[in-house]
Amino acid sequence: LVASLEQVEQTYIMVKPDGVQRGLVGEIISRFERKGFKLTGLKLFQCPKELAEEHYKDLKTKSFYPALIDYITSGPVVCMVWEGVGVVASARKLIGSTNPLQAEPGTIRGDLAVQTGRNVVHGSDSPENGKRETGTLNGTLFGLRSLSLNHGKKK
Ligand code: FUP
Repeated sequence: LVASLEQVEQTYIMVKPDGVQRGLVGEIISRFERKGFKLTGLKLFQCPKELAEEHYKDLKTKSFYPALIDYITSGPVVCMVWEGVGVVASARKLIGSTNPLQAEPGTIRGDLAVQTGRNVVHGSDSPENGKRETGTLNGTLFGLRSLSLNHGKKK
């Protein structure tokens, strides 16, 4: 009865280029699997600059924004959709604080990272952003389908 009142959510989880390069993809997937969430989408993806800018558009005015865009486009990322009741907030807890030095031991960033600018993984911060960001995976984010899936050729 309680479960039926709770909303099944989707969150967009992305292993960032440093996580892929360091061979942490399996470790990160494993933590979400062991928690009990359901993996409903996954792809290895070289993020085009335009899509990175769209993904991080809320941070456009920040001083670290150019470095963030360079970082996220510096190599392949692993894009995933994870589904479950309360998955958005729970995934944020599993991931830990933005600054890995402040992230608790036991969290992904707390165990595996040191720098904010190399914090190995992204997770949506709200169910609304979960919906928006999973568009990165199915290729519908802001009409960038042709860019991301057809190598820039217009359909
Ligand atoms: P988070 O939701 O924990 O990924 O954090 P934010 O959305 O606030 O930040 C997104 C990304 O911007 C971080 F993962 C890393 C980068 N960032 C910096 O490089 N410096 C900062 O001071 C804050 C964020």
